[in-house]
Amino acid sequence: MDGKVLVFPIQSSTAHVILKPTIPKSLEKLSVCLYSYTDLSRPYSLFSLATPGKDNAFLIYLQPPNICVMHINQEAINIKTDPETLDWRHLCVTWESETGMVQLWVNGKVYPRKISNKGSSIAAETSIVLGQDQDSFGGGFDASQSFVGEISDVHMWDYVLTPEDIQKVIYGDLDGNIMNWNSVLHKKRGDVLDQPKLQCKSISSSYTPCA
Ligand SMILES: [Ca+2]
Repeated sequence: MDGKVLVFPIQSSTAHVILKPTIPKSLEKLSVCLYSYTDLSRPYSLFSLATPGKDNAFLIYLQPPNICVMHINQEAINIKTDPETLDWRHLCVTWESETGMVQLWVNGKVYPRKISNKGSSIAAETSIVLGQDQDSFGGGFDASQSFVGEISDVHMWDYVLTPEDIQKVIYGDLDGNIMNWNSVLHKKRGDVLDQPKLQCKSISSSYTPCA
């Protein structure tokens, strides 16, 4: 998928992409980053990771214009952000079990940190879906929560990214160690296409790492 974007052109309860990373053990730390571009004004699922018995094991769910609902092992927390704009948006979520700390980064800006599910872990047996919210392991889709738009550069790490790492990810200089967009096995289902990226725009951020 190197240089490609996934295009979800219409609302449906069927269009989705299954990502098949190799996750050898349960996760007590996790970072997920991706780029998205959408004109949706209703809520939508951006990244849905289910484990057996937990449909929202790691779910990034957005409520435009300015709420990210982050679900970890079935617990939902709201993180308020700046309003979405009609542009490519880079988003990272990190979580670590030891403290429960959740970090949300949008376009290189970190929002006030929250905690969720201190002491728990995310099972290694995962079902990862783009384009839909899973309400069961690998299924249970609802068109009204589907993603319509474009997604690219989805990466996962089994550690918490540092501020310096986030900057590298934004510029494509750091790939996921447990899921790399350039090599991940994936299956497309329904109305979804992989297409070349038509425009690239560097994010000019006034935020830089503190170190
Ligand atoms: Ca769900």
